Amino acid sequence: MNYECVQGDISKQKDIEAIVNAANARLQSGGGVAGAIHRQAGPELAKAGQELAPIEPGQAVITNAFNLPNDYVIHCLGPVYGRDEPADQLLADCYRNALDLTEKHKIESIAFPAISTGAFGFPFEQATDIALNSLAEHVSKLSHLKTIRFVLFSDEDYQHYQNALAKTL
Ligand code: AR6
Repeated sequence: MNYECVQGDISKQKDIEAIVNAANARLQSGGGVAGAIHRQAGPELAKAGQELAPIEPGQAVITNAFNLPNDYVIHCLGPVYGRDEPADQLLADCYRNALDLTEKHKIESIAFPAISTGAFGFPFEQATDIALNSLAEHVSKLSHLKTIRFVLFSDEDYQHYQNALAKTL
């Protein structure tokens, strides 16, 4: 597996087949990642979401990417920290379920944001460890995926991810 880490905007990953949305249960636009993705994708993404919503914490569903420069959006509903339990397990499920969808759709590249670490309040360092460990546990079962990219918004988050990646994967 080729792991990459970049600082930037998840909705601007031109060379990636599937981007992951830090979604809400209704699969509609919102703040942060969901806002950026829905703005770039256009209103059809919310219409596609209506047909699949609501989703549960830990779940992942896939749609077309419409006006985004990608083929697919994989929508993951992370746990709201302090409300959805067990939070660690539900967050790990998001990453595992996203990987399962890449296998099902023969996707070769995926980009993840740091799910649940914004509006949903998950502590960043703990969320990073859960994400990397969940991916590490499941990548060996995949036959299509070649690249996993992490897209971090702030410089501090990017630095933290790079260090954690070097230690874990
Ligand atoms: N690209 C990459 N990362 C980003 C971007 C971006 N454009 N914007 C923010 N981040 P969040 P959540 C970072 O809040 O915690 C929404 O309103 C951000 O700094 O997008 O899963 C939905 O509608 C943080 O580290 O997702 C839901 O209701 C991380 O991405 C709710 O927020 C996740 O922040 C989901 O909350």
